[in-house]
Amino acid sequence: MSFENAWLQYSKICNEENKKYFFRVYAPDKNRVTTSAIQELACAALKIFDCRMQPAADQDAATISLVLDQERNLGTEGYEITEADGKLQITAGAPAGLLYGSFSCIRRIQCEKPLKGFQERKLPSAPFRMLNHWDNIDGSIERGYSGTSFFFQDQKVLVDDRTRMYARLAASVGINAVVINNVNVKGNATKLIDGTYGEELRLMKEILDDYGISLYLSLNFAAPMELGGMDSADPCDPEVAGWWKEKMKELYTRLPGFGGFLVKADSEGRPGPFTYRRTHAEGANVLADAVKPYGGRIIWRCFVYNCQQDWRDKKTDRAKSGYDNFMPIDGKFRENVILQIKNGPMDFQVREPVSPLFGGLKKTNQMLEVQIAQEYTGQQRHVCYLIPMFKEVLNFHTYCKEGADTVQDIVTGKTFKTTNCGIAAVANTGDDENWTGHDLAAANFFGFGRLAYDMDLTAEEIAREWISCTFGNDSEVQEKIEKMLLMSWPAYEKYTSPLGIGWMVNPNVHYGPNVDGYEYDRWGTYHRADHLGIGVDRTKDGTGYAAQYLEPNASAYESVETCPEELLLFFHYIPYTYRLKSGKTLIQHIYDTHFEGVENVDEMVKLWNSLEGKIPEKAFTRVQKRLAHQKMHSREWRDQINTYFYRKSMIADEQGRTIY
Ligand code: GCW
Repeated sequence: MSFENAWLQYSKICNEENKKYFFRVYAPDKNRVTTSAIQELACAALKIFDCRMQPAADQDAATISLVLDQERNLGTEGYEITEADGKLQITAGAPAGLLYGSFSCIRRIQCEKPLKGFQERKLPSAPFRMLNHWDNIDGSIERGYSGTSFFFQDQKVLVDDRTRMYARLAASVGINAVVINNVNVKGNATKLIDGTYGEELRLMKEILDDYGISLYLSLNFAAPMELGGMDSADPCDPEVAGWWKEKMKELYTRLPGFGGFLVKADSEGRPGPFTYRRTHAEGANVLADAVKPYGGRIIWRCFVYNCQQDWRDKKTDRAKSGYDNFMPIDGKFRENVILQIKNGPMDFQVREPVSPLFGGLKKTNQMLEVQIAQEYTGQQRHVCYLIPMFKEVLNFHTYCKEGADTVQDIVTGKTFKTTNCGIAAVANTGDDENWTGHDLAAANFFGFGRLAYDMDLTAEEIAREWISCTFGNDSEVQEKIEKMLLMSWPAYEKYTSPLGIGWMVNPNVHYGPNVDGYEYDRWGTYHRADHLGIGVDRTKDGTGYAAQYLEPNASAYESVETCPEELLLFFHYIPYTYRLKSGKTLIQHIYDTHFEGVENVDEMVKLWNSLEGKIPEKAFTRVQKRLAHQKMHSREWRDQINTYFYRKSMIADEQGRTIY
């Protein structure tokens, strides 16, 4: 097993039936993306079947044909696969579709499913399927848990074999855009938009272009000052606007076809339009106008909040800030601006409600941001398969439009009839041999892409595909790893945060239990536990956050009786003696779930250990070590949380288990 190939292992499979399609390929189109598709098919044929694929003179002579056909309504990224009489045909409206269709055929053989009779027609669910890398120009990665960056090192941009391998992996699951640098743009990273790194970026873009992936950068809103020597970055100052126009002209001359920018402004110390008393629409639009002549886009993040809160102030609520900041300017953004909204109103906790901006915003392009870097979900040392969480978010009903009101409807363009929408994930990769540190964390990278391209897939289907492509088709391996993946997010939630409370982590590193870590801090991430109960009152008597939702969600969250229990403490302050629907008291629920979560981890450890000999040794040991840590660490979580609440409530565990 070559770990850098991740799920593109292309391990030997003896299957004469499938092999017979991989002899002669016909592809009249000579576009670079089509060429990548042919190369990929040839590589798979050779590695899987020992078969050297040859070019065919025409379609009749071919066993597999890649054909462009505008009549089939497949858009620029859809494809159709048809098998007839021992021949495969992949049809698409544009080369990217041929590439995705080719990867689909390859996945099918990796999963040992028959190509005979195979018919598939797919159009991507989300128009934008992006990865956001938080890589710094010194090579470090903010919230990176898989080594250092493969895009940057010591103030340099890296372009090498790994860039191509990365592009193959990303494209194989349907990713079509990547932001390579951190949204916190500082130091030399500000210069990524001028000529300093022009040549390296040109080379990088060429490789990404080969795989139908657009290159994006994060930019520094204060660049007119830091690079241009101006004394202001006021978006409404004509000189500032002129500076941006000039910069973008230069950049697009160097990098024609460049995608655009991702911007974090007025957040956690980053500069932004607020400094000049301008709105975020004014801030985004000055950039949008500058990139418009070149077809560029501005992806503007809604992660804007005041991180200087006072605990005595029970009305100010960080959860409310995204909505408060962006709802008043709905409809004020240019057409080439997309607002990027984190899935929850806080920050990638193991459980949060869906951001009320989804459903709230009606006149602005939107994109969902999730995080596959497991910042708050075990940092790629714990197993935490996040696709089930993303499915829940996508299936959430906002009630903004009858019949087309889920987050999925919004980000796929169904609700507001647009193609300026999609889904982005904060990436979980680094220069570790296996890309993601934890071998099982690669399922999140794979899964995110697959889900973004095809939101009809279930989390189970995606897990099974990933296991087959990575570890093969042994049924025991399949079943056990699938089980581990699917139990992992619920288990993590059980032994960490109860019922939507979040944040009980060590500050800054965001790893390991620390119930009061943020409680006495200024970030506004309180749990408000005392000797009687716990939870944040976000009803109208409290912060008023629940009212940001459309009905019937607002009322459902407002009342303790109708609030979904998994979010109870997010919305309400609840006494420890309160009886949940299960009949258990809240305190007993806290104890029970924490014991259960640890038992789940023990089960995962057993499942993995029983696969010894069936998984390549290096991967087996690597995962085993991390699981041993997870086992120890889940106990630490259980014990700290249970003891904390025991001491606060002085109510003993009904089952008399050890609580320190
Ligand atoms: O979750 C927080 C992280 C920061 C991050 C920020 C953001 C890139 O702790 O590290 O900064 O979110 O999303 O901008």
